[in-house]
Amino acid sequence: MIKQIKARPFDFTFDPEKTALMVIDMQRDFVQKGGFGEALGNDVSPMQKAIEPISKVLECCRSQHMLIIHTREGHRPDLTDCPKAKLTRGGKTFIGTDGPMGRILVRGEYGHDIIPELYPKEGEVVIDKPGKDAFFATDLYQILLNRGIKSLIICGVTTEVCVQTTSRAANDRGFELVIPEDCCASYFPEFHEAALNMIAAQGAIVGWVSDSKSVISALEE
Ligand code: TIU
Repeated sequence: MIKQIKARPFDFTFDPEKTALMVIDMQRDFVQKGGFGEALGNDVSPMQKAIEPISKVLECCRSQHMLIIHTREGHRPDLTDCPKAKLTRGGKTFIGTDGPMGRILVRGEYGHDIIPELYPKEGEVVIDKPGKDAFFATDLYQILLNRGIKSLIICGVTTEVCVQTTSRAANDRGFELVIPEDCCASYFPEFHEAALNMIAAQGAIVGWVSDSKSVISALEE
């Protein structure tokens, strides 16, 4: 059944059977103290407020038996998949160094994993990605095609980095997407606002912006 979510710049029309929920990079490394986000000089407190709304959308999408995709940004332990430009960004090296949650942004480490509140359930897809764009060097596109997915509900962090980059990449591949604004967060509130405005501007040039309550009420209708 075709449904509509109240959104800007206008309502988002979608078929729940052809829609996936994407939860981007809700890893300790970005959300908790002692991870990559903090190593970059950020205050991680703005991340916390996205957890509960995401959890509600996630539970709703689970109850609707939708395809759920979680992503994690990170690198191989030998860092062979980490470009030098990323490794030495700003003249400093954080990725691969030891932190209180293990080696920063390295797969298999405690800090790299998804926070317990949003931990994937069996049968949900987890995409390990080396970049900001979840399609880059991953099998995400193939998975979405195989499952007949046309629309995406995109949550996660950070709004202007991995959420926005992945949204643009999804849009260019022909997916329609909606971002519940309370289900993402940035270390910079002004970037959060600006990124969402950029997405919805120009008649939804990248996608639609809504909120968790509107997404849930449309799905439960
Ligand atoms: N630094 C920052 O805002 N974000 C990232 O590095 N990755 C993600 O957004 N996941």
